[in-house]
Amino acid sequence: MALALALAACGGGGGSEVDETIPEPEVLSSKGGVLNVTLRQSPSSVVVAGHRFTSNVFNDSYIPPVLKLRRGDRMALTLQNRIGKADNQIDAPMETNLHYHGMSITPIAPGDDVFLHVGSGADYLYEWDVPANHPQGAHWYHPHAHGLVETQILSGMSGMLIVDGLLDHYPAFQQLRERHYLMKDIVLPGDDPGGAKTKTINGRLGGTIRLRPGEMQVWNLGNLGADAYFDLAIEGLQFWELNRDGNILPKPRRLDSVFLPPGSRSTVIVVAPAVIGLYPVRTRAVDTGPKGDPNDTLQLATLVVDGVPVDSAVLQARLGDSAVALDTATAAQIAALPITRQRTITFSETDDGNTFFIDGRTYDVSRDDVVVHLGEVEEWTLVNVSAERHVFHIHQMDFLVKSINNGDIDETGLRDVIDIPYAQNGVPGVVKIIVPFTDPLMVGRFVFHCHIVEHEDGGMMANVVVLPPGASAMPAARMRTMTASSSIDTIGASLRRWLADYGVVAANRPSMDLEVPVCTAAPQAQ
Ligand SMILES: [Cu+2]
Repeated sequence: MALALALAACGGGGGSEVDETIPEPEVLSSKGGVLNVTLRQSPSSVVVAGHRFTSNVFNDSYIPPVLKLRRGDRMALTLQNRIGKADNQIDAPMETNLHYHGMSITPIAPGDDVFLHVGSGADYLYEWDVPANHPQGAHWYHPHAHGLVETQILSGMSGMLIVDGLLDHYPAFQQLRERHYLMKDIVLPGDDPGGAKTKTINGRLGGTIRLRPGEMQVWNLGNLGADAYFDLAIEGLQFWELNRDGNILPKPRRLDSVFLPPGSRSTVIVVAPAVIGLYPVRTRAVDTGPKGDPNDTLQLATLVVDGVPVDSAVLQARLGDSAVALDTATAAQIAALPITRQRTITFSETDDGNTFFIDGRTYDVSRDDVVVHLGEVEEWTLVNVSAERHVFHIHQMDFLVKSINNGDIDETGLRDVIDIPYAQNGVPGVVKIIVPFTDPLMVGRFVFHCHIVEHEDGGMMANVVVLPPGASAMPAARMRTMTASSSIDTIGASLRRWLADYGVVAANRPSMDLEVPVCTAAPQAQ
C-alpha cells in the first residue's frame, strides 16, 4: 500500500527513463602507486537526459571515469586534445587543458598549471604526486582554458577525482557500498541557451536509485556542471555529511538537503527510509537573484526503496561518533592562525550581465592581482555588489569560511568553493574567509575566480602569486600552448628551475626531472 501511495504522490520525472537505474561511472584506481590514465577529448555520440547527440567528452563518455588515488600516489595523465565539431556547444577544434579542482598540488606544469594550454591535436602528460598529508575526499577535473571553460564543461568535459581514505577516519562505515553521483547542467541541442539548463545525475533525468529499507550507503556527490546550482533533497532519506569540498568534517553533520553551488562536492552517508516506496529525488529551487539564471525545483530521479529491510540501528548510532586519527588541519587550527593582512575583494558586473569584474577589473593574465609570501595568512572579505549570486573558488588550497552575511547563513568550515549572496536593497552580500598561504606546494602563480564559469569566462578571475621566502618577484605570467609540433615547455622548465633555486618544489617532488620535455607530439589518425 505504501508503494501505491508514494507512486500517486510522485508524478513528474523524466518520462521514458523512469524505470532505468542510474548508471555508475567507471572507477579507475591507482596501481602500484601510480594512476596511468589517458583522457581523450573528442566528439562522441552521447545520450543525456534521453536525447542522443554528439558532444566533445572524455573517452566517449558524458560521465567519464572517477579517478581514484591514495596519498603518496603519482598521477600520470595524458590529455589528448581531439576536440572538434559536434552538435552541442563546439563548432571547431580549440585549445584546452586540465585543472585538478580541490587538489593542493603545485600550480606549475606538469602539475596543475592553468597557464598552459594544450593545442588542437596535441597530447600532454600531466604528472604530479598526491602529497602524503593531503586531505582525503572528493575533488574533480575539468578544462580551465580561460574563455573556453563554460563551453567545454557544458559539453560534458568534467569528472570526479578522489583521494581515497576518507573512511579510514570513519572506520565504522568502511563496509558500506560507495556510489558516485555527478550532477551536471547542459543546454540540449535546440534548447534556448538563455533559459534554465537541463540538469542530470550521471547524465540521466528521471532514472531510479535503488536502496533497501533502512540501508546505509556512502554517496560521493559533486556539482561538476558549469553554471547551475543543485540543492539535493530526498524526502524520508537522511543525509549525514562526512566531507565537504574534500575536507573531512570532525563529526558527521545532518543535512536536510545537500546544497552544491557549481564546483562543490559533498560525501554523505545516506540512510534510506524504513518504508518501502518511491521517493522523489529533487533539486530544490535556488534563488540566484534578480539577474541570476533560473534554478527552479525539479525532480531529477526517483528513489526506489524496496527489498529486504536492513537493520542499521547499531550503525546509525555511530553517526554520532567523531572522526578518528584526523591528521589534516582543522577549522579550529586555521582559525587560530595569526592574520598577516586583511583584504576586501569585490565582485561586480555590467548591467547587461555580460561582463564580470573582480575589484572593477576583468581578468588579465599578465597582471598579478594578489602577491603574498609563503606563510602569510590573510582574512578576505568577499563582497558581492551585484544582483546575482557569485561563487568564490581559489586554486591549490582550502580556505576557512568564517561568516556569511554576518552570520545569517550557517555554511562555515573548510571549503574550496563558497557561494556569495547577491546584493539586496543596496546591501551587498558579504562572506568572510581565512586564506592560509601556508603549504609550500602552492608556491607559484594560480587563480581565484567565480565558479559560475560563464562569469569566469566573462572576466571574473584574478591572479595570485605565492612567493617563496626571500623572493621579491616571480617571472612574469604568460599563457603558452603546447602544440603537436612544438612540444617542449620551456617556460614551465624555467619556472621549475626558479622554484628549485628556492628549494621549494624540488624538495617535495624529488623524481621530477627539470630538463625533460613533458609534452609529447603524437597526434593520432582519427
Ligand atoms: Cu559569478
